[in-house]
Amino acid sequence: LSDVVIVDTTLREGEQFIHADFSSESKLEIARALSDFGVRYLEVTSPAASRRSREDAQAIASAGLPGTVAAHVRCHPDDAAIALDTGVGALHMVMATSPILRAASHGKAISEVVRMAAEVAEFVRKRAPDVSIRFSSEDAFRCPLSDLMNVYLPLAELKLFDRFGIADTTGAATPDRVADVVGLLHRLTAMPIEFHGHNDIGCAVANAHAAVTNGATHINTSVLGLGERNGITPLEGMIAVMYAADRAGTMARFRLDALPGLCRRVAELAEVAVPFNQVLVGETAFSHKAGIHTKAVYNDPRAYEALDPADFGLTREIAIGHRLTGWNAVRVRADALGMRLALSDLKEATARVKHAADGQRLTLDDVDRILAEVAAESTRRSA
Ligand code: HCA
Ligand code: CU
Repeated sequence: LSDVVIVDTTLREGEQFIHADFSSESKLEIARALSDFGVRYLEVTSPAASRRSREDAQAIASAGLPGTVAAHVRCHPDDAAIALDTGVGALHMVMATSPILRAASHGKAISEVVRMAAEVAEFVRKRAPDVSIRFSSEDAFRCPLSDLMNVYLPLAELKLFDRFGIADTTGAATPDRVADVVGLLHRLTAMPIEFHGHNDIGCAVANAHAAVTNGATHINTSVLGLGERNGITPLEGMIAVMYAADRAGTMARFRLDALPGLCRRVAELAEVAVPFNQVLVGETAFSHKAGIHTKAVYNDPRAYEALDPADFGLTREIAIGHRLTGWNAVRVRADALGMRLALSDLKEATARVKHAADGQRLTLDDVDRILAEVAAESTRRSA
């Protein structure tokens, strides 16, 4: 799992996020930050989209980044030609295959999809033999399997493509279906496969995982999952999956401690907040509250943590001042304050914290004050 290639599309799908309006400088900054983190494959918006899209693609392609910059393009020779002129190292062709999108978007039959994809690929191969070519079907998971295979199998025969993509464009596929379809594509074509999954029903990370365990070699991500609607597989979600499966392998490939900063910066540039419960980088991703949890976490954080925050340059938070607290957590606080309290005093302080917290929200100062009170009473008693 940890050797899957991350193809980050923050600079293409992410630009399609409703609030994103990245400046040229911001795009370069994001490209550099992704590269510093360890991403070696970046996808950018079609250079045919606008004049600035073309200039930005050119600037990113010539920025000396380690790895490949790919331009997303429609299956059109003109778009491909414009993209090639920017100096990108790869073209990511895309065309809709499902009946509903074929009708609503390009109106072409399956045989036409094959013909157009082949024509563009031949054109690119002739003009730029070293540029790698990926073909992807948009809305593949709402497409009858026979149609889908009637696109991929003839294209595979042509030996023009370096990789196939497959997109869950409406984000409604479930992991079992992704496993089936990607598995079939993998077995029938023996091609490297890239999965692109939207998150409309919340399965984008699980679907990416299912794709990889069924033969996908490449996963499309964007920072924070930025993309159309509620987005796609988030980079940090995919990294968490890889890390959970293979910590050492993932740490060897990525500068994990750069991930929170990368996410914060991209959130800032996209003018959104990092969601509080985002995998890995959300504000509460390493917060512990209930007494049963905090006790075990003090003994061994792995008790309630699948991911070690320290590996990502993060720290855990253990909440003490609430009605679910436990005396172990209160003891740790007392220790931190240099107080030596007897067990009975600790239990008394804990009872008072719970009682006070039933009435109002407490701060750590409130907890400290209760501890000081109990300590003072205890000293008076023994004097
Ligand atoms: C879109 C296109 C796409 C393409 C994915 C791909 C999708 O709808 O904007 O290139 O594989 O989700 O189908 O992002
Ligand atoms: Cu998409």
